Amino acid sequence: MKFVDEARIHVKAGDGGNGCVSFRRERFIPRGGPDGGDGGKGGDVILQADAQLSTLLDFTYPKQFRAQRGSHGKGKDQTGRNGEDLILRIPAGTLVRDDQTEELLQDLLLEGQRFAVAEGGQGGRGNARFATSTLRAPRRAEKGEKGQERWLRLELKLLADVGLIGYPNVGKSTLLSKISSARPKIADYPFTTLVPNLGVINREDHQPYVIADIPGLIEGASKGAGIGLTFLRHVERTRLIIHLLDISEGASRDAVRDFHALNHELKAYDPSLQEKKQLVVLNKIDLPSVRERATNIESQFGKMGYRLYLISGQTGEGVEELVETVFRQVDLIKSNFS
Ligand SMILES: Nc1nc2c(ncn2[C@@H]2O[C@H](COP(=O)(O)OP(=O)(O)OP(=O)(O)O)[C@@H](O)[C@H]2O)c(=O)[nH]1
Ligand SMILES: [Mg+2]
Repeated sequence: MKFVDEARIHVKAGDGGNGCVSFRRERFIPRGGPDGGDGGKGGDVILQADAQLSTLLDFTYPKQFRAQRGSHGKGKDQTGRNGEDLILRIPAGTLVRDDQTEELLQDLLLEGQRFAVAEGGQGGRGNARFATSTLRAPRRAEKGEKGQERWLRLELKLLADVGLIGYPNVGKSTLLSKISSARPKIADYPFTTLVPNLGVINREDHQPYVIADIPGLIEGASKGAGIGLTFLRHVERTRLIIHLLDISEGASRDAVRDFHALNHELKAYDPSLQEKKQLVVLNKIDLPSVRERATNIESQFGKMGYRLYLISGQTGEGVEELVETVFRQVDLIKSNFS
């Protein structure tokens, strides 16, 4: 499925139906009174959060969404039918903004949560409503109200519990495929993954957690370098970050420097991101050249107050322990916030 996390759409609610001008015509009643019915109300446009969806792809084309108009009133006091509401399903976690004012209208977080973005017009009153004791035969009826319309901007922020970050090629997708049912593309070159991948980590007796592989983070990402900038927003809603490091390229690669450099990007994007708990993980420990340097790197992180997890996403070494820690930490963070 293609991943799209932003969309601009136009919504128009249904117009109200017009009221009707009509007079009763029946045998033996020579001058029947007014019997023009009211118009029906136009349908609303409603957004509804759906936790099964994870892309705004359906809103890239078409961009225009209209609810049904109300029917016009008819003679014999018949009220027009109300227009049907148009319900648009959007992924849970979508921010809804007014495109012009940029005002945040709603943050649709919960499954099934609804928000009316454009209200249908009221139906106009038929001439039957205008009859009075002095005006027995009104020839007046109202037109239906116009339905509201507006441009909206939809912005999806993935609702993942855990974010997986690290430079390109460090093995994020490999780890994701090891610990979840996701099957992302894996290859020996940077920028293999072009959009965030979601996976679900399951353990017996525990609710599943969603993990997002956030690709494209490099130095300067927060200022637009590479493809990572738009994905940084998906880090915002995670509760825990797995920060993956890789020194397999050789001595030129400095894990501590890499760690600081990416954290700098997170901070530059949004200072509150640095408060998120991170698990620091050295990957590719199956390679002798990596293992040789691991103890030294471990002690460097130790001095900074971080425990360093040593894993191989490929062979699975250390992965189960990491997953256990992830569950423990997310549980802890959740219980502190709820
Ligand atoms: N030896 C070894 N190689 C690994 C390990 N994990 C990943 N690799 C290899 O490293 C390369 C990159 O792996 P990916 O999982 O695609 O890395 P990524 O971080 O998702 O990369 P991008 O999507 O490009 O950002 C692939 O050739 C993997 O086979 C590991 O634990 N040990
Ligand atoms: Mg990848």
